Amino acid sequence: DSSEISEIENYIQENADTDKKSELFGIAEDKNMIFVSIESFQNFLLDSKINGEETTPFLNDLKERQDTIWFKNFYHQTAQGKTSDSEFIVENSLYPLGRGAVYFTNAQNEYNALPEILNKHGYTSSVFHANNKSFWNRDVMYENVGYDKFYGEQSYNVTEENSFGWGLEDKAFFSQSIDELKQQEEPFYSKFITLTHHFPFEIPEEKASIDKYDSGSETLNNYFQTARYTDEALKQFFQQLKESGIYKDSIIVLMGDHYGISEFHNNAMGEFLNKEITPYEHIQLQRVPFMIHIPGYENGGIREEVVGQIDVKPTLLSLLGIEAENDLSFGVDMFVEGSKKFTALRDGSFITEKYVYTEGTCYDRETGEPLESENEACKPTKKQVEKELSYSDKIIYGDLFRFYDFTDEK
Ligand code: GP9
Ligand code: MN
Repeated sequence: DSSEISEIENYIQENADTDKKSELFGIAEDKNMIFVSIESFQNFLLDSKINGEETTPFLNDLKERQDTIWFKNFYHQTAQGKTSDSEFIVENSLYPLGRGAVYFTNAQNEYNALPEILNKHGYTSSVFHANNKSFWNRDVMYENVGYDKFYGEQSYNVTEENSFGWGLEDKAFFSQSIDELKQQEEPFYSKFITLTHHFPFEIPEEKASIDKYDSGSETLNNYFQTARYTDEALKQFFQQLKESGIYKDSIIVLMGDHYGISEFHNNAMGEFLNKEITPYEHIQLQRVPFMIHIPGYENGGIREEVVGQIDVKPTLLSLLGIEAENDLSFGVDMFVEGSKKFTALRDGSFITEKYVYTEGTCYDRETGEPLESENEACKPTKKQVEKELSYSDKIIYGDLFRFYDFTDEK
């Protein structure tokens, strides 16, 4: 009820420097925001090579540019809801559930989601994703959180020639989306969800530009070829955005949704990375790309802060110059220095500037060495992580936003 949500509101206010503004506040004011969710993409793909060939030449170049900001310690925080969890976290700055997918279990809740907020500030919003609209219950959830339009499989021309794996291939997906994108009323917020680089990562020989890896895991062997394919699709998409004139009035955000290689492939992963995949390394492997590309910007570069998907919503709102003062988020603006205390994963593991905690062990983040003395160092954060996850669960299970007033005048 309303006393529970007040307690959570107090917790959030005590723990976040919500009133601080970053230097980048408003840098993308009134620009279009194009958000690309890249399927199953982990950071270890970046700068990797297969038989001397870069896996992701486009992203490798992009992440080093001065018109791009790359958060290299950005973690996905998804659980069983996979892509839909990543969408949920980004839209709401809430955690996904420990079991099941919020997109199914609580699609009718009251939310104060990113598209709704943007709509109130004059944006139109849309989603492009060439799969069945009801997959992950998206059609229901999208309507609830305020997307104006959803272009699903039916909006695309899907043929045998232009599809493999889960359906329409990413290159055709982006090409066919551009005309619709041009029709969006500006400024717009449009989310694109790729599909090709998805388990089991199979690609027809003639569409693969690099070799397979060679290990005992067929999944890992395939993983690089579809990653390269999607890297090429992204390169082409940037090109098409430029040709269509959309590019210069937009900022483009790229994010990996979750891991693609599970711990079942630890042996092959260890071989590829040339190190043993300890529980510490497993957590470090949960880093996914997060890049903010701002055409014309010259102060970009690589950021070291430990951040996660939970921080995307407040960060994007800040870039767009939207205050949303009475929003309730567990994440923070990534550009406000010192605002971030920890990044919590759904299973209670967490990462701070100094430590990585998982499976009951506290590790030094720099060295990966387990710390002795009964994990004292991680204890206070562990408590807070548990509290925060349970608060997020309470909001979702109790539909507590029904009792909260998000409007700016209070
Ligand atoms: C399905 C796509 C993949 O539409 O988003 O979903 P996933 O299996 O990654 O959750
Ligand atoms: Mn996914």
